Amino acid sequence: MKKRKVFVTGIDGQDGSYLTELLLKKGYDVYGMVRRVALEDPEHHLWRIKHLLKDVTIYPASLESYPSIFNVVEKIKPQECYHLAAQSFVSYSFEDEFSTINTNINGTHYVLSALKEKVPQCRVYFAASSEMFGNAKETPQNEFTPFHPRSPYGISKVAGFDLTRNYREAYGMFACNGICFNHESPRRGFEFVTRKISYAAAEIKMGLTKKLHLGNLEAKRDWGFAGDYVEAMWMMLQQDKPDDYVIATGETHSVREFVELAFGFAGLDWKKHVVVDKAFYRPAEVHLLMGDYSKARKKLGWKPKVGFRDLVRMMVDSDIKRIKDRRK
Ligand code: F7E
Repeated sequence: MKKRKVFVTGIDGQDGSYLTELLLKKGYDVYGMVRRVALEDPEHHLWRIKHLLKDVTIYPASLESYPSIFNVVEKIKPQECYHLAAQSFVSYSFEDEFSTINTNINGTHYVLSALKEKVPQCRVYFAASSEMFGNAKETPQNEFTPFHPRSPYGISKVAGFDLTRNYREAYGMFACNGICFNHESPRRGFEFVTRKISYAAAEIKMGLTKKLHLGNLEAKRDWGFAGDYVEAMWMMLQQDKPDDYVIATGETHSVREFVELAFGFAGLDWKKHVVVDKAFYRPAEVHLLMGDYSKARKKLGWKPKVGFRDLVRMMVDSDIKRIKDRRK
């Protein structure tokens, strides 16, 4: 039987790497797109998928260029597409509003449009985000909770969500939005708060540094494990009908709790090391996120497997090991 072809944008990111492992296991022919600069410096940019490179095909393309995406779609003619690529760091979106909004909104529009032109039957997943809820009107947040984004990033994701839904409604495409709440792992980028904390705890334990500067410790997030969330993405595209789903754990914890636990696992007293630094506060904060994933549970049969404590432990253990391995 011919293998199904799948196209993953952002294949080199945290979610792209876990999703690719899952898709390869399921027997797909996996194609990814990355920026040309990533191909020129794979050690630096492709570390998360280094172990997968021999099994996938990578094309250079950019979210800023419609022709580059169109050409890749035309070459692959995928049956499924997971659009994960974006400027995804909320803090940075305040510093560079224009490029975040241009890249994220146009990039999504280009992917959808290219698929519609070349392979309208292709099933497509868009990585929407709990950041769309922003100053949320209710807790927990579900698929009906109104959006009130609080950052250029959140605004760009609302537009991407609307574009995806509209390609479904206007052109009959099998297009789904995954409203994923924060999802973390040992492959998380170092700029996000969980990885910043787990890595600092490991460095302090190993005597490499003494202090960790953080912003708002009271912000609360619904943190899950990225490996669980990519399963939900895949499940969405295997349904009879396209739809939108909240993917979350249903629990919320503050940054302070994450710090306490992470430092505890490293055998450290966080109060001796953490410095609250206004430089890391955001112009507009999202104070409280907690997702209601009952629709995904009922319709997809999905539920998170890794809980908060295990996630924190996994990240700290992995960073300690990483530092130890480097010393060998
Ligand atoms: O911040 C607070 C910060 O940058 C979490 C992205 O994947 O999830 C992520 O967005 C919280 C915020 O993630 C620091 O103010 C305190 O309240 O880890 P983060 P995020 O902004 O929630 C959503 C679902 C996405 O879609 C995004 O792409 O932590 N915080 N001190 C800090 N945050 C950072 N980064 N650094 C600090 O020092």
